[in-house]
Amino acid sequence: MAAMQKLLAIDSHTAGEPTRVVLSGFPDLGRGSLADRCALFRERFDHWRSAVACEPRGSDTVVGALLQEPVDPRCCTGVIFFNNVGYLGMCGHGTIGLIRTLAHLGRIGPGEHLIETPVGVVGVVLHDDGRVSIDNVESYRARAGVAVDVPGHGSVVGDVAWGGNWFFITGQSPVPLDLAHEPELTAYTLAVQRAIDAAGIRGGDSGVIDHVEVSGRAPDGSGARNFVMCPGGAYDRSPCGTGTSAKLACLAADRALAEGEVWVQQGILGSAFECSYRKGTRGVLPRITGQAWITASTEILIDADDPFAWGIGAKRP
Ligand code: PYC
Repeated sequence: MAAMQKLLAIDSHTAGEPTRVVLSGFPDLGRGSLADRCALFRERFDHWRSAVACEPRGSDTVVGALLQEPVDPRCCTGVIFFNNVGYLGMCGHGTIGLIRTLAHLGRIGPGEHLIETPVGVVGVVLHDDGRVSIDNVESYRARAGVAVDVPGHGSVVGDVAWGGNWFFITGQSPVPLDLAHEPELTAYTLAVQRAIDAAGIRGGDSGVIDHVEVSGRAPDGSGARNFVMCPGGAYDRSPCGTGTSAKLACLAADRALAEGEVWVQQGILGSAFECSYRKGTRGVLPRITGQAWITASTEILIDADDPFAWGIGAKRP
């Protein structure tokens, strides 16, 4: 029997969306910038991503967070976020899960901290009650009122905005934004995603738009609600930190939300993030507050003899 590879990880969920923080056992990605290390991870070690995030160990909802030594000594950690299909520049719910995990391990206490990601340094506050606030990367709207023809749905109009990932945000929804309509919302947002790709619509600097957000009101009248389709084909169970940041940028650009005003953003489970923004140089500097809960402390074992050791459908090393 071949020796098994071992990884240590802590699982949590933020407002319903899972995060798996990988603490140790990963190949060395060197001491380059987090963006360089993410590129190396993608080019040479992608099977480690699929081993952690894909079935049978993971699922299309899991966001992995690989801990890294930060380059910037002010940061308490570096992190690379990934999922079942690739890599995320930044992840809001994942950052809240990461901070909750570091607190669970006794590595940080309440107060202000910085973390380094491939798209920049992000400030966080761990509150005494366990809630976490993220001062996300500067977010902005790149294009307003972009129309795309979606088969079966006609013309769908939305904004293209950056919140640490690229989003197409539309207010058009064929059904109410609730859990009962999740299958229809999933089919709709996947159709919008295909139409965006087919039309060659891109974000700033030709960035790939890989998240589709439907933005509206909760059917029970309790406030703003969204449905966010992630690149791996699963919807975000949380209100999506980067999607909410992109939404704040659009609200600010439309003068529909003032600097410092509180915006409570629900996802379709009804779980919520409390948000506000400060003005930035290009867009807004969002603050997103939410809560995560620890769900498991895991030793991941990778057995070389297992045909699905590196994930179903994944390339073996
Ligand atoms: O919270 O930013 C987020 C996020 C992105 C993808 C899944 N969650």
